[in-house]
Amino acid sequence: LAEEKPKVVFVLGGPGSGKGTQCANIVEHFHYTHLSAGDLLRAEIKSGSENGTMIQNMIKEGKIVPSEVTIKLLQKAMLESGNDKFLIDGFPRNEENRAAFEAVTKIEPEFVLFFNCPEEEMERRLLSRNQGREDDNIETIRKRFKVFLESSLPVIEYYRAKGKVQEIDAAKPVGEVFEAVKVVFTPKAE
Ligand code: UP5
Ligand code: MG
Repeated sequence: LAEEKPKVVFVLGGPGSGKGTQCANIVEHFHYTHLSAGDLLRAEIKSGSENGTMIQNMIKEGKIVPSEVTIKLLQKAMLESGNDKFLIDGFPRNEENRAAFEAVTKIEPEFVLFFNCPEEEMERRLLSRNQGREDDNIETIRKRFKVFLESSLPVIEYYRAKGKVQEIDAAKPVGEVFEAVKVVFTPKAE
C-alpha cells in the first residue's frame, strides 16, 4: 500500500545542450539510472519493433513521438533497472507528454534540470558530433530547434512556475557545466 514512488529528475534543454553528456557525469557521482528517451526510441527502431518505422520517420522530422510509445519504453526501463532514482533525459517534450506521464505513473519530478544554451552553440555541437545520428543534419536540426521553442520550452516554464527548475548555463566547457550540476545534486548541510 505505502510503496515508495521512484525519484525522478527530468533533464531538459535544447538539442545539443549537453543533456546526455552531463547525465553520464551525474551517474558516475550520484546513484541515478540514466534514461534517455531519445536513446530508448532509437533502440526501439533498431530492434525492428512494429513502431520502428513510425518512430524513425518522426525523429527524421524532429517531431515528438506519441506519449504512449515513449512512456511505455520509460516504464519498462525503470522496472528493469532495479533502481529507484532516475534521470529522465529529453522527456517530457510537450505539455501532452508531461500530463500523460503524470497521469499514467503518478510521479511528479523532484526537480527539473534545465541546460540553457544558445542556439548557435547547440548547432555547432550537433554538426560536429559525427555519431551518425540521422537527425544531425542542418535541415532536421532547424526543425528540432523549432519544436523545442514551440513545444518543449513551455514545459520548462510550467515547472518554473512551480519553483522546480534548476537552470544551468550550458554554454560553458563540459567540466565547468558539471561543477554547476554537482552543486544541484549535493545535499545541503542544514
Ligand atoms: N558537448 C556536450 N556538452 C558540451 C560542452 N559543454 N561544450 C562543448 N561540447 C559539448 O551533446 C551534444 C554534442 O555536444 C556532443 O558531441 C557532446 O560531446 C558535445 P549531448 O550531450 O549529446 O547533448 P544532448 O542535449 O543530449 O543532445 P541530443 O542531440 O541528444 O538532444 P535532443 O534533445 O535533440 O535528442 P534526443 O535524443 O533527446 O531526441 C531526439 C529525437 O527523438 C527528438 O527530436 C524527437 O524526434 C524524438 N523524441 C521524442 O519524440 N520523444 C522523446 O521523449 C524524446 C525524443
Ligand atoms: Mg541526448
